Formats: sequence, structure tokens, C-alpha cells
Amino acid sequence: MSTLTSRRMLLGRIAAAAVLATALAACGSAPTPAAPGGAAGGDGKLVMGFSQVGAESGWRTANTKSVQESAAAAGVELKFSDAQQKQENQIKAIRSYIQQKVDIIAFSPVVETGWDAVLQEAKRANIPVILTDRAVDSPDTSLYKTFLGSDFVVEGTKAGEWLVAQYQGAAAAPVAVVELQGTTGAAPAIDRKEGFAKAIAANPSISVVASQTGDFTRSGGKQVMEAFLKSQPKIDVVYAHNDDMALGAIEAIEAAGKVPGKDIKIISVDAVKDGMTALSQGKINFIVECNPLLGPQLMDLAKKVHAGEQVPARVLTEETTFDQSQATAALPERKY
Ligand code: GZL
Ligand code: ZN
Repeated sequence: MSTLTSRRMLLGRIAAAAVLATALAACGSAPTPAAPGGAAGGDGKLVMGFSQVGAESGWRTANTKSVQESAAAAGVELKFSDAQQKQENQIKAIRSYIQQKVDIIAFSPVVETGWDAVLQEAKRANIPVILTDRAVDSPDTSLYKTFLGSDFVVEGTKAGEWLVAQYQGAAAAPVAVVELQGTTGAAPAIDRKEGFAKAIAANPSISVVASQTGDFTRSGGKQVMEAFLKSQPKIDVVYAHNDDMALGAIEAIEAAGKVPGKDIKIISVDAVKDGMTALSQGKINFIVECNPLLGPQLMDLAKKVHAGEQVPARVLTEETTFDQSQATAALPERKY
């Protein structure tokens, strides 16, 4: 082959390589610049990926409604997934939001542990995370911008303090409490148990004689209460970590021919409509409120985080307690 031809071929190869290299560099370069307003949504809307625990209780339904309605009202594009109370589904959802390059990720962790890896991935992808409702136990608080939700230890404490007050100065006859715990490993279950136990220690005649998870569901509460009614010689009080399990326990107590609220006192947490109705009927004796309407605060925090503003590491929700007369008064205008 003449030197001229081989030189031409060599030049041609160099040129081709150059074209290829530029092409590769282009597609490997930073993603297409986000639309004005920085949102990946293209139309300037903030895009949020939200991973919800599931649909296990009335509280959860109200919480989902609040998040979805608030996103619409705030002009936030919401990508929403229901994990059916499985952690692996939440991790999958968070990973998919990272792939979709959402602007912000928010989620309610079904359990406290096992989040560090996926939250590290979100951090490496520069996507800020907001915790809502439940907490994670990771020591690395740089993995999320803020935690918006209730203090579940305080909720348990309020429940225990009410019970202690019922037996103030009464004869020291033993008071047998059975406890329907929330989902094993969930922050509200761990913390409501802790707060209640500390509070009732003030009166040693009050003791938890049995404690088991009903997984925050009505059917779970009913099944565990049926077992307790068979296994426990004497039950004076039920402490349920949420209204749905308390309502299941009421079914079991009535099926056993006893009067809920009278033969067996019931303390619950959440104050959703069905729980408040049972309280106003005297089937439940006291409910500690846990506010599910976190949507507006979540959207406000998301916009601040997206704008690079500082937000508090912890945002506590406002909530109260109800006895029978307070429930009757509150029911008519109750939002959830
Ligand atoms: C509490 C929330 C709990 C509710 C339950 O903030 O995580 O989960 O108390 C719900 O009703 O299932
Ligand atoms: Zn905890």
C-alpha cells in the first residue's frame, strides 16, 4: 500500500476517533440542565418522591390524603408509592426516585433500622431527604434534612399518666394491663411502649401482664386480644398503640361477653374518627392524639430545602388528648 494511501487512511481513522470521542463525552456529560426553577419536572415544578408505609390504619389513610392534597395545593409534582408495610418496598421506591432524579425524597420509615445504605445513595446523588411521621435510628443525621412528626415517647407517657391518675389513692389492688403493640421495630411502637412503661412505674400496683404486636391493624388487635382473653386470668386495662387495634380489641371483648370501657378499660393512640366515635360511646376511655395531617408542613419544608434554606432538624407536630366528653364535642368538626 502506497505511503500516501496509508497516510490518508491514518488521518481518516484519527478523524473518526475524534468524532466518536466527542460524541461519547457529550452523552456521558452532566444530565441535561434542569429546566428553570431547577426542578427535574421540566415545567419548573418541584418533584417529590414519597414512599408511604402502607394503608394499614385510619391514621395512615388520613396521612396519605394530607400529603397528596397538600402536594396538589403547593404545586409540587408528587410521585407516590405504598410499600404495603414492607421495608424492601420502601428501599426499592427510594432507589427508583434516585434513578428518576427527583428534587427531593420524603418517606415514613416503616421500621427504625436498615436505612443507612439507601440514604447514602440519595446523599451521593445529591437528593435531599425529609423524614415524616416515623424516625430512623441512624446515628448519621446528615442523611436527612429534617424529621417532621410526633414525639411517640410523650404519647406513651400521656397514656400512662392518665392511667396512674385513674388509680390515684385507690387501694393497692393489682391492675393488670395488656398491651397491643404497633409494628415490631417501628419507632411509634418502640417509643409508645417506653413512655407508657416509665409513666406507670409511678404506681407499682399497675403492671403490663402481657404485650404483643397487633401490627397497627384492626384484625391484628382483635386476634391478639382474643388470645389475651384466653390466657390472662384477669384483665383490667388494654393499652393499644393505635385506634385500629383498640377497635379490634373491642370486637374481641364484646364477643367474650364483656363490656369494653367498663369491665375492661381501653386506652388508645391516634384519635381518628372511628376511635373518637368509640370514645364518645364509652367503649374506649382515653385517646392520645397523633396528628396525621403532616402534608402542609412537609410541602413547606420541601420548598425551603429545595431553595437551599436552613430548616430545623426536628419539627414536632401539635397534638392533644381526649376523654369521653371532649371526644363528643370534637367529633362534629373532626377532619380525620
Ligand atoms: C404514628 C404512625 C402510626 C399510627 C398508626 O405516627 O406512624 O402508624 O399511630 C399507623 O395508626 O399505622
Ligand atoms: Zn427510637
